[in-house]
Amino acid sequence: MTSPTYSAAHWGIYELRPGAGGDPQIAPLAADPDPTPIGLDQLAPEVEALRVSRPAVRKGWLEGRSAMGRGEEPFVEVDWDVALDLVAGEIARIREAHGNEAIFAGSYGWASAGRFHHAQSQLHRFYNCIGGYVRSVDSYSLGAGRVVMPHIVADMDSSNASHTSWEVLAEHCQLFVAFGGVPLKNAQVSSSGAGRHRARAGLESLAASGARIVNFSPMRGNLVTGGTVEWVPIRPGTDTAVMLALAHEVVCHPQFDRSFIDSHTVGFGRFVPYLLGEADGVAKTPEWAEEISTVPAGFLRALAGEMLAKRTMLNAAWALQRAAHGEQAFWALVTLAATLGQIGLPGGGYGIGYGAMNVMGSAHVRIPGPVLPQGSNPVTAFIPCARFADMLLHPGETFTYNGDRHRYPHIRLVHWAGGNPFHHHQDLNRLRRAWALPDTIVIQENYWTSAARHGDIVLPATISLERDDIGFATREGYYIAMRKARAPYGEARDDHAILAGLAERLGAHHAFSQGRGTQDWLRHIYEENRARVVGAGIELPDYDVFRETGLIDLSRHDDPFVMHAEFRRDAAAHPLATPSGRIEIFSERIAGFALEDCPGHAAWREPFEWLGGALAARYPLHLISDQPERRLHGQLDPAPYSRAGKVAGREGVHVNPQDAEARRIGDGEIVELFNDRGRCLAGVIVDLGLMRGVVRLSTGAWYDPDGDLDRHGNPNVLTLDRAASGLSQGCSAHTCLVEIRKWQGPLPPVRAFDPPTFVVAHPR
Ligand SMILES: Nc1nc2c(c(=O)[nH]1)N[C@H]1C(S)=C(S)[C@@H](COP(=O)(O)OP(=O)(O)OC[C@H]3O[C@@H](n4cnc5c(=O)[nH]c(N)nc54)[C@H](O)[C@@H]3O)O[C@H]1N2
Ligand SMILES: Nc1nc2c(c(=O)[nH]1)N[C@H]1C(S)=C(S)[C@@H](COP(=O)(O)OP(=O)(O)OC[C@H]3O[C@@H](n4cnc5c(=O)[nH]c(N)nc54)[C@H](O)[C@@H]3O)O[C@H]1N2
Ligand SMILES: [Mo]
Repeated sequence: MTSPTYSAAHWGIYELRPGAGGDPQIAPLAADPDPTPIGLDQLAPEVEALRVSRPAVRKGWLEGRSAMGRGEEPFVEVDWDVALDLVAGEIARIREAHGNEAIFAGSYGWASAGRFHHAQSQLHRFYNCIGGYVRSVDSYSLGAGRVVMPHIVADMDSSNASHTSWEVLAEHCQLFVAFGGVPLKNAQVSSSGAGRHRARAGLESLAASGARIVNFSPMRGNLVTGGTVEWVPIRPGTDTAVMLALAHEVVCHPQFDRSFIDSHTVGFGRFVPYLLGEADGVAKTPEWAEEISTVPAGFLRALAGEMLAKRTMLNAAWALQRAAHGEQAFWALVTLAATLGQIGLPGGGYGIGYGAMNVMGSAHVRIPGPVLPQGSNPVTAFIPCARFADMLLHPGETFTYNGDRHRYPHIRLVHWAGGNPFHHHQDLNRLRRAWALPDTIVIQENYWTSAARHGDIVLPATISLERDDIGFATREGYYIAMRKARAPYGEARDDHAILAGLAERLGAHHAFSQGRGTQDWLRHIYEENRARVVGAGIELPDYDVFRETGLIDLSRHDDPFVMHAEFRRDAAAHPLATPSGRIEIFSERIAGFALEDCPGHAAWREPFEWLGGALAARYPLHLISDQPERRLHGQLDPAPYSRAGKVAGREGVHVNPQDAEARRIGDGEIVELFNDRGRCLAGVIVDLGLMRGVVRLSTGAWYDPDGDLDRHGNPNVLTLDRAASGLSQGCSAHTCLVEIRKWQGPLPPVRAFDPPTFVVAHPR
């Protein structure tokens, strides 16, 4: 066999060999023990059929700059020069009239792997060269977690990269207690590129070691080890109550030893009165938690005792904080782990998101990778990313964030590259009302996604397989010389080239490019990184050898890791980056923010919507809109692999047999999910692995609106667009009640994968 070239994607590293018709054959990396099929479909004809091939402008915008008709009107294809002149002209007009604070280029999204052609980095660099833009902070992934965790233990980036390795868990962990499982479907990816997929083997070796494995979860299937897993159904949104009850039992147990609390934490004394009920008259006992969560009190009591007796690792899925008061679940987890006193011991302590991505539990060396310098942004206005619709709907209004008060800017121009708000945002009917407000919306996309269809000016971007790049992701163990493997589709251009064209029109070409072409940039950011990692004892070959080699395997530097081991050994010499240098069971700083929805210690707060609340009488099913197994968000939804998971062409909704029976719906039938915010169709999958009262409709079916109805099965027409709390303003997608019923009328066809209509323009 010929030796391959390589490409990196969020799903893994792929080996490319010459194929038919100028396209490469794509195969998984031979060294990957558990590759995912997702990326093999990147060039499938069904996917290619949706490429944006030429720049396109919405008819009403082209003819009269009209903001009306987004998402409904046809497009007019234009030449690149026309499109770039239009965008540059609009940027210039808006800067002149309203300043750079009127431009939103926060542009949240995963884009594609590759350190140079990272769409957001390119976009931010471009705007920084012309006076700045309104940015977004945090992520939809970890909106609440990113804000709360630095106050109490560690920032999320360092936490993600320093989880105790799978090898150590298999050797030392005796009891693994998960909240929300360790979903192998999610561990298929790592942002910027997964390397060897290791989570499955990690779980298998943990099970083989004889560890007891317990999973608190509304569904069974998110923790599979090949051995025994005890599934404990829990009402969604109530994990904090269960964690508090476990902490209550630990603290009241005769074996409780508070030496770790005394030496490595602060604020225990201010938390205990709440835990014991001295502060509010409600002791956080297992009986109290059973009432809230439906988990039997006796089970919790016994488990708490066993946690004290065994080397115990606790794990929380990120989903727990993508919810109302999401901060509390992470804080309660760390608090519970602190009461057990095993943080920093091999196989003990806590994890935040084993399974959420491939990186968690990696033993590969932790070094920084190559980056495109983004410059600095003179505009100070920003939003927490999930407040996007709020910002458009409420310009000038204030919001709180991490203890400060800020004001929403008034946005006239939205420019997106590498993300899909019509995938990621909640309450899409509300988003559409907000989306109608700006003067102009520019979208750089590979495909005719719902975001592209809702744009005014759509600029076709190349995909990773059409450009040279450098692949690298934290602790994934490889540098990859990504090799251009085919010509660009249609007239697609690299995001860098698109923005260079705009920079030129705005007199910022040199500032943007610094006189470098793409190849010069690749060499530059690689060599800069090569010099930087020498300090970590990593010797990389020079750029030319790197490109020739294709793949640099760092696994000989592997070093199994124990999270917080140094801090445990000597807290004075290795303090945490919290205000006290210790774990903050009570945070003076957060308490000082005086927020009712986020007090100074982990606390149970009723979610906005939940099965224990009043709204459940009208909408008695909790909707879990989790990450999809067969794609990454909306990416590659048109692919055969994703479509094979659908039910009669629509996304599958998992329903417990009793809930299905009560509504007289069966496998394969089309139902309507609805609440006060919207409606969507989906195909029923009756599923014994789901607790009663919970339905599961994964995200990522391309949004296909017909009025307030989505025809394809996108859960974000149903989810709530409300901040997790006034601390973080994080996304709370997992807090959502719905009802379902059999669809009675004629079935509207799914149009999500039909390309838009193109017409010829009639300029006035
Ligand atoms: N209900 C609900 N909603 C959720 C979640 C949930 O759990 N429940 N999860 C949330 C989370 S955690 C996340 S991270 C978000 C994900 O939301 P997004 O990251 O916005 O979703 P993607 O579909 O990955 O969008 C990336 C887009 O970038 C495009 N793209 C890829 N490569 C390039 C490139 O090189 N150039 C350009 N110009 N474009 C490119 C792709 O075609 C794709 O359309 O969704 C959030 N939404
Ligand atoms: N294949 C694939 N993998 C992905 C992604 C993808 O789109 N596709 N997206 C990636 C991204 S951007 C992110 S941020 C991560 C996200 O990782 P997570 O946020 O962990 O992912 P989810 O799939 O939303 O949820 C994980 C599990 O939590 C459970 N769960 C939901 N609500 C509750 C609850 O209240 N209590 C308990 N105990 N369990 C609950 C769900 O049943 C689900 O199985 O995944 C990444 N991995
Ligand atoms: Mo995410």
